[in-house]
Amino acid sequence: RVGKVLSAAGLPIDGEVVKGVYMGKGTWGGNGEVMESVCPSTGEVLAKVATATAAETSEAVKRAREAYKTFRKVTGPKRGEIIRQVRNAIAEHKSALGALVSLEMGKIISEGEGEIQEYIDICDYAIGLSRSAAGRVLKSERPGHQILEVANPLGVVGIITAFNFPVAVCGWNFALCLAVGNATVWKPSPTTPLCAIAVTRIVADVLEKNGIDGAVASLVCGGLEAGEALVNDKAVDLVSFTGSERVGQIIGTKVQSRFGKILLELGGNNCAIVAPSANLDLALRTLVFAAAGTAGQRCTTTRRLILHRSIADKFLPRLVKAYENLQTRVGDPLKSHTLIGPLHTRGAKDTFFKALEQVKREGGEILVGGESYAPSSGDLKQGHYVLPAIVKPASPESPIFQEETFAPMLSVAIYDDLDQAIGWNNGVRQGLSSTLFTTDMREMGKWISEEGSDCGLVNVNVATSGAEIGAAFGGNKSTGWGRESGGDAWKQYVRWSSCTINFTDDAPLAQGVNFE
Ligand code: UN1
Repeated sequence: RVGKVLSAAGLPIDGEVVKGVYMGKGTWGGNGEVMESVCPSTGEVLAKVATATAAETSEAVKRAREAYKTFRKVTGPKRGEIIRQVRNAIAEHKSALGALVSLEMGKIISEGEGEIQEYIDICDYAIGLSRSAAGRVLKSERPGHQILEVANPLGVVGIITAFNFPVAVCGWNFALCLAVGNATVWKPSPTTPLCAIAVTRIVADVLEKNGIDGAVASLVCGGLEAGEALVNDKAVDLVSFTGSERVGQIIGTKVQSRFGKILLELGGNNCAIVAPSANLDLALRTLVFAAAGTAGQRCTTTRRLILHRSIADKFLPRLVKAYENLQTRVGDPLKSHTLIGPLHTRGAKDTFFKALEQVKREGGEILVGGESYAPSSGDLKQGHYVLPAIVKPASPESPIFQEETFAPMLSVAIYDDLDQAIGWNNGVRQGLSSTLFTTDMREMGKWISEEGSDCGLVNVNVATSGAEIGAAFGGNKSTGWGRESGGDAWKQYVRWSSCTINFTDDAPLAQGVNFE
């Protein structure tokens, strides 16, 4: 099975060490530590991967910078044409790459393919952007003058991605970078190198065929050594990081201390509120996916559920029942019947159990799930399977309610008044995603207003997770304030110049200053 998935994704299957470093034609290599990619569903080693040393990472940045100097002169529409070819090549391999994501990350096959679709979608967006990334022309107070806002590429963008979206999140950054003329150096999560290698092989092939230096899409698989070299390199103009708040704070501070640009997409402690007027059937269906889907490993996963007292007794037992039904759908993510795959690592499983312990220690209770799941199939015995849990912390003030547990644990609280629920939604460090289930227009209006949710994603009757690429994606507060994919996110990948141009032979000064 493993061989089939790997070879369909264009990866070697004969036990040879897969090269995880690329910086242009003929450079596939990696002199760093050899790492193993381990399947979260079975515990088997999928492949050994050659990773980047610090020196190789610096070399990749240098080559990306050289490649950028030529690539920035390629016209926007021509760059768009290259993105179109990347898009088509990725689309051709959609099911193969989707299966690879499922195998290496552990999400179910439909979500694996959905992630590749997200890469395709952002390419479509970036193709349009390659012709429409626009500055402005402004009126000057000086006669015969014009003011232009001009967007030029930054140079080299470092993209550091997490295990949970091992393809799409790089795509968000990479497609926009290509559209506006940057080169990129991608450091994927140390636990999902194969997804990154498979995608980079496809992208590199398109670039090389078009006579573009492949260093525009460099890859440095690896761990701390490669990551630190990338973050500290002054030649990396922007570091885009997706991961934990803890690591984001370290990276953010390091990049800031050398006056680099930073784009952070960190933790979420996402909340769903169910109001008295909500369509409860819709809320139920939506929440099961949002809270338990991807085994709770999206940054947008619903982690807190705030139910109005008037519907709580009706709604909660139905949700618990739905979670009980889910228990028959835990297992091999590559099987179409499965809805809940494994957690990505043993560490994640430990975190899950520790969080459940904390709920109990703080006086809360576990309503459903929370056990380890032992699959009947022998192959899956070493997988990190758990039964998704719903818990009721002692109070919304309990410390556990404040923390993001990156596993399928949903914490419930009961509210009486919408302002109180909004207060709990906003009363945590993180500010990524939020949703309100209601059919009351007044509640909707408040929710999206200055008195409402303080998150970057503020939904109504829609899951906290599963955002489309059209709008900007990202969160506020300790989530890091970064914005990626659609909306105005592309504006972060360019340097803006305000250009005042004098078309006359006079030299008037602004603000009426006289210097004659
Ligand atoms: C992430 O978990 O890092 O909105 C990204 C979503 C996906 C992206 C999640 N489109 O759930």
